[in-house]
Amino acid sequence: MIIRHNGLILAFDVDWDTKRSIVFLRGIMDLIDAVKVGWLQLLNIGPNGIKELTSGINTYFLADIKLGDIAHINEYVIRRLRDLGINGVIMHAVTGRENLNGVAKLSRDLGIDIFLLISMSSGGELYDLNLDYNVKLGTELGIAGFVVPATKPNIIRRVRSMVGNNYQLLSPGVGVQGGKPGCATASGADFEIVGRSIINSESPREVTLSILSAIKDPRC
Ligand code: O7M
Repeated sequence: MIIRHNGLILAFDVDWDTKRSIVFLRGIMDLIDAVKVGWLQLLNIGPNGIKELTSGINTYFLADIKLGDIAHINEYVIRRLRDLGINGVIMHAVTGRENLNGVAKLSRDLGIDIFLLISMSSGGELYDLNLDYNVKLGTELGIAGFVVPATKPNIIRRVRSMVGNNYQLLSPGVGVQGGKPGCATASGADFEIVGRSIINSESPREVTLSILSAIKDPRC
């Protein structure tokens, strides 16, 4: 479970080296509840670099590789990510129950949270056609929560109404993709996930603070 102080997760989509990454993160760590890393880190600083980040910064690290393979590969990846200091992992729902059952149990045993992707901030029409099925699947698997798009507030509301308060809803698509800051949490998400609006800004701390004010006092 991600502890909610501010309601904001940084999508840390950068190809920077670990030194630059750590300096940047230290500048805004008090404002964000988790750091989402993924392919950009894997392909640039690699697993050892990710381990340096997770050792150097004291926060919740979410790995977003949108994992979606057969069971034994999924399970291998989860174990490796755990060794790198990762706390939560985003997985595709689309691979279905047989590929997710074992990994959900393994993750609980290892203390890793699984967040299931069940709708996408752009496209994702096959997901949206099967929304209720995938939400039900996630609740039966015993995962930590779901990824729901800030660009589709009706889906956030629908998923929240289905799962109650027992699951965390993480919402990407805020800022560059069109979601207005504060409106995904106002629709029922626990966290907004923001990347480029913060990372590419000249003053990331100020932008982050303005997103936090919108989360506290949404105008949607
Ligand atoms: O704020 P952005 O647009 O720069 O970044 C959005 C991040 O959220 C980026 O890291 C995407 O990989 C991720 N994301 C989406 O943008 N849309 C989705 O439907 C799902 C995700 C995702 O899984 O994030 C958890």
